[in-house]
Amino acid sequence: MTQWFTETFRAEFDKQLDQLGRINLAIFGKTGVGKSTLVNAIFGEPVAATGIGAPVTMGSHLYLDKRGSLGVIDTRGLEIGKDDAEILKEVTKAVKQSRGKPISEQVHVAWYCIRGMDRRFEEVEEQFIQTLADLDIPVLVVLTQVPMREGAYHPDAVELARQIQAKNLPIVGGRPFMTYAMRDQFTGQPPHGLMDVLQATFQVAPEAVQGALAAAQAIDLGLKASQSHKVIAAATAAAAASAAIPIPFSSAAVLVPIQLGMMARLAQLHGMGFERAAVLAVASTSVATSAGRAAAASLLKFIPGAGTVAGGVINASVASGFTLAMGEAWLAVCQRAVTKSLPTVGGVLDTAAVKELFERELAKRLPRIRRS
Ligand SMILES: Nc1nc2c(ncn2[C@@H]2O[C@H](COP(=O)(O)OP(=O)(O)OP(=O)(O)O)[C@@H](O)[C@H]2O)c(=O)[nH]1
Ligand SMILES: [Mg+2]
Repeated sequence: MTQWFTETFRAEFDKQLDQLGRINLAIFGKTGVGKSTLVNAIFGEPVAATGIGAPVTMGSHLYLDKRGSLGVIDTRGLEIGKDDAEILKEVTKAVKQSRGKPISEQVHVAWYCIRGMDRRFEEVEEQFIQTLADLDIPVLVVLTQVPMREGAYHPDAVELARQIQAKNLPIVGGRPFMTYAMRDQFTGQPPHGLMDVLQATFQVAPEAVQGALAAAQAIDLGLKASQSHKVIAAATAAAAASAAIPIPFSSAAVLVPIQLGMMARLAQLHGMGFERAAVLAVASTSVATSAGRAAAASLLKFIPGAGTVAGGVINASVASGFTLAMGEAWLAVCQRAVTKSLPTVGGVLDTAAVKELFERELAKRLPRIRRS
């Protein structure tokens, strides 16, 4: 990979990652109810190699686990339902302290988990939820491990949910979410309810960290796509603005940071790190095979047929049309990456086939530009 590409893409990638930020989710509930199982089901198992490291202490029993654009806050060494007063004191202090900090350092949403078959909702749990709500943290009550048969939840869980709902607590949706996070190997009970929890969380999360949530979660590709389309639309508008005064094709370099920034953000929304994104960007566009910065003044040069732009001048509509097409084509590559369905030969990425995929998607949106 040539140095100019690595440097430019790295800079844009880091900038986008910074803007993507982090959603911080506080997870409470008695030990063994299935908090970790739920988190792993929605966000994917933490991979040791990409793990950011040891949890950060937020209080003597409050920990923040950073997993890329997700932060999970939970308690250790204290028991919910027993040490609630102490936990709440720490949570209150941590939330108040984080108020003055950047949005990515704040606590955004809380999940209060109760085992669906527990049959009991205690007074202390109610106080716990109330205190979180008083701190202006949206609280979802999640019933975990709720068995389901022929479309109906287990009656005991339904009864527990009814009791909780009757208390008119300040909780998201006014009622608990019924979930089952992981298939039971013995009974065959499949997971359910995860998408509802994710979507409700997305709805109540501050807009500034919704992208981080879309990036972190692993179950809703539609959410990744809708966030990607926002990014593509913004880049398309920026490209149009930068070419409001038509620019010669040879100096279309102004579009490079816009287009690379867009590609970086889409890669992040699909859970890709820099190395992977760079390899795929190079495979898709051949952008880095060129020798020097001067030759690579524009990504468009690497788009087959782009050189035939009428009169060699890029105006607002050409700039936005190309950026939109690149965004959509790159999104297709990212989607294949996240679903692990990129073309390979002998287990190794088939770069020629990736390029073909990218160009095929590109050609759909640029009917007048002929493929090479
Ligand atoms: N099959 C199945 N097992 C579950 C589910 N949720 C939890 N479990 C099991 O219940 C046990 C406890 O789950 P955890 O996710 O570790 O519970 P936790 O709330 O994180 O517990 P602590 O970290 O100790 O507070 C594990 O053996 C899980 O495999 C589920 O949805 N389906
Ligand atoms: Mg756990």
